Amino acid sequence: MEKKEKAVKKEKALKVADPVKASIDKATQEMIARAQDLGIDTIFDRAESMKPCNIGMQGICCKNCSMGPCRLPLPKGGIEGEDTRKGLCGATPNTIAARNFIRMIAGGAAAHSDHGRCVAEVFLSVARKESHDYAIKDADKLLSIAPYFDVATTVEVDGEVLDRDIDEIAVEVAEKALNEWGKAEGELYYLKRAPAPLYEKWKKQGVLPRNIDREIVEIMHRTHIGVDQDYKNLIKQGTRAAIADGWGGSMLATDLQDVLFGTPYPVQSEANLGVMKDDHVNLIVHGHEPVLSEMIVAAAQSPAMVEYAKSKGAKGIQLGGICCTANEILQRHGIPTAATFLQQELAIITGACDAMVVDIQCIMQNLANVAKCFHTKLITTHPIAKMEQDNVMHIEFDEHHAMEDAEKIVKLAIDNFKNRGAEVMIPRQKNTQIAGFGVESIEYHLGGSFRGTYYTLNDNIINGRIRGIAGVVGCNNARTRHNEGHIAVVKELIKNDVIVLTTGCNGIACAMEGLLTPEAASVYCGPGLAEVCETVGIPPVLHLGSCVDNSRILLAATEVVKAGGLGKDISDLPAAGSAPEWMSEKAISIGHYFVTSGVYTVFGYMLPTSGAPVFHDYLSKELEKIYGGMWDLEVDPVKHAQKMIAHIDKKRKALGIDKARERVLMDMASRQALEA
Ligand code: NFS
Repeated sequence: MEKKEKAVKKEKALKVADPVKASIDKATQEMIARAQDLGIDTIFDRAESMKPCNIGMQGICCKNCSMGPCRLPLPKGGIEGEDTRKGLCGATPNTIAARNFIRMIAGGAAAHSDHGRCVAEVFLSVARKESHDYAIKDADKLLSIAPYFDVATTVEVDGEVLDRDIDEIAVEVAEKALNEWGKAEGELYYLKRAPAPLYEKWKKQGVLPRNIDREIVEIMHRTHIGVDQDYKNLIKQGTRAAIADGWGGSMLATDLQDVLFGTPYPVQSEANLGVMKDDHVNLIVHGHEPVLSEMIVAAAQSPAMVEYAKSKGAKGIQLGGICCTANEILQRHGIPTAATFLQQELAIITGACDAMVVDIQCIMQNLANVAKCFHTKLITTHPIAKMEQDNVMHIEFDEHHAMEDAEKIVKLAIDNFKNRGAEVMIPRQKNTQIAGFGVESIEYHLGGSFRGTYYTLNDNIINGRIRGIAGVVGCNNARTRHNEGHIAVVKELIKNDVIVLTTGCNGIACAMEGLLTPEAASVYCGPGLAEVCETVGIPPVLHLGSCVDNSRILLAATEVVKAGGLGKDISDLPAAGSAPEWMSEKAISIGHYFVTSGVYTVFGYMLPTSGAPVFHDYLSKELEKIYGGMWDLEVDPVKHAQKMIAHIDKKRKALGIDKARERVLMDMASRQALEA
């Protein structure tokens, strides 16, 4: 018996994933199978072998002190009568779930905002002329954000108004921006960019963020044992930190990246593992901060490096991106996207990845183990993100000699080209994508030339051709079938005339599926949205960039409010948010700033709140009364999209524009019947 048990255990440890059940994508399926043939485990296999903890999933495991972990699972059959569950200190399920939830917000907001800080520091050093490899690429964007920091863009000399020196403006904006992380008084500058009624709601609730770091620190304090023990008060601080992320750290990251590296405009490119080439040096950049990847792009595209690659027997250098780094270099340079979060190991399993360079966030430690099986050089670059495995190189990237560092990395990849083994297998799948949309380019493509810049978009929402707007974002999750939720939700939305704004790994999933092309409109959209897309020449799914660029969605929504006719606040808009396959703490922070900016937001997979029904109800019902937005959970992707559509319709009705849509969607026969 004992022996048998041991054998069963061993068998369990060797469980492998069924490639077809693991992903809807052919390239991914092929590579999972190939990894299994080679005896290399990937996240898909590990997800089979290790099941998540049911108590943790319910959000009611407290390990904030050493008397625990205290676990308060829901009794089988639910709670009857009074809920008497409590931890050693007496913490209730609501307290524990709320503490865990806002610690996730703290983690997510910290990740986005620390990334933003890094960009702000580089921007300051560029403005002060201390970093010579970067320059201000978009002076117009700098001029457009300067007023939010109370930085003057003009000077008066002898009664004459003159343009102020751009370098002076840059230094002042950079100093003030960097100060947002730790200023001693006041509130974040960008909060005033929100529609006035939203700002007033935040003010009334006492959740205007003071500075970015403080709100995160305060979460850590309030969730320490014996501090805040009221879930409503805890989530209030979660709100403050989430707003500091969306309207602070993330928005600053986006804006300053645009100033430094250029504001994205639509570009054409490709996506999926098939973008790698067997006769080229394949250099994969993975992570989040474009500070490093911008330089790698410049280095890899330099004639000297291309020549060097040719001298080593390659036809050239093929760059590819993974995760949000992919989105950053895609939207500004059209660099193809190699993989989503879940495909990162698979990029190495092709055997054709000569170097993978990573910075921060969403980088799996198992990359090192996979790289060990191939010739791939895995290079960490950020002082805060190293790996313990000894086959990982660390080349610390410093903005003061950025180009030098980037060239060193590109050269390493080129020199490694000759070390490739015979075992190269690159899947053929890839799809065309148009990406690089933003507040500015939506204005250009969908704007009217006479009446408010978002007029055409608003007009098409009012007349019902476009039913509403959805922001569908977020990660992949090894607990759900790769890309299935993303694609099913998005297809259901556009089929029902809802235009989709995407970022993050959802953007990559949509690109792989071919949804980011204007041609997708006639195939997948309802008649109203198809007509708009075909007239204007845009895809029905607009890729707005990386996860920090969710701030672009907030600002686009604000522009829609400003253009008029659709209410006075974001919460009035026929709009909804979604993260079908979320997994990171960043997603919780994003979800919460969407909700508290007035957006109905549905998550797939699970929410770590189910073990505390009262707290869960507070998030999904009560928050709507305060901010106009609320959380929801729906695992089934079609129902998930349908819930968003129902919310959109509810908002259309409240705006009195529900009838317009009925008119637009009447077909010929019903029109004729009406005329008769
Ligand atoms: Ni967003 Fe970017 Fe992807 Fe999720 Fe990770 S890459 S910041 S967190 S996994 S979407």
